[in-house]
Amino acid sequence: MSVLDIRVLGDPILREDTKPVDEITESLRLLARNMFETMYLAKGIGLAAPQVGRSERMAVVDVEDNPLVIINPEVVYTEGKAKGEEGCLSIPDVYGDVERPAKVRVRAVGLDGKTFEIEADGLFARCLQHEIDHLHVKLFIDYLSVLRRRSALAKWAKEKDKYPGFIRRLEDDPTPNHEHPDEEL
Ligand code: K1U
Ligand code: ZN
Repeated sequence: MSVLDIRVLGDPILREDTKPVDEITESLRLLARNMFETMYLAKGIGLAAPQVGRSERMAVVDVEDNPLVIINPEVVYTEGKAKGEEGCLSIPDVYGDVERPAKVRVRAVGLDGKTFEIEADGLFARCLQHEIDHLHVKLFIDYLSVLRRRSALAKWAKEKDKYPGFIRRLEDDPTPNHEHPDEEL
């Protein structure tokens, strides 16, 4: 298995739509394994293919020790609204409160090629939506108000030089602890 480089805000791939997966190949399985390894090392709870420079419509999530691969995922039902703090492995050290549906039902294909549906609430629902957004060019900062987005981008402007070429190499990561910030956006 390998740890992959994470692409950070400014890399065009984060703003390019993904391609639906039409065949589960050994190379897709290897990508999923490498994405899990990368996500765990970065102390994340999710990771989408564009974040590692890939265009496959696939993401991995693990909330409370439930690893899940979602291929071609779609939100098929939502209920309620909930506000919660989000971060992004592609925008290190920037956080913000995002309002999203509180509960979701997601339909996806697994690595076994079978379609499944899963219901989620709480952090799991938030993470699934955050990852599905990544697969369709959307980032959590896009949901912030003009003022909070400006503040998030100002914070990022101070951080981004740590990532030459918009690449976050976990081996020499400047944010090893991923502590939550002392200031809220
Ligand atoms: O896709 C990503 O960038 C991963 C991202 C997912 C996510 C975090 C918080 C809310 C929704 C989605 C992260 O894992 S960032 C790491 C992080 O902030 C976090 C880690 C554990 C619990 C809560 C947040
Ligand atoms: Zn993210």
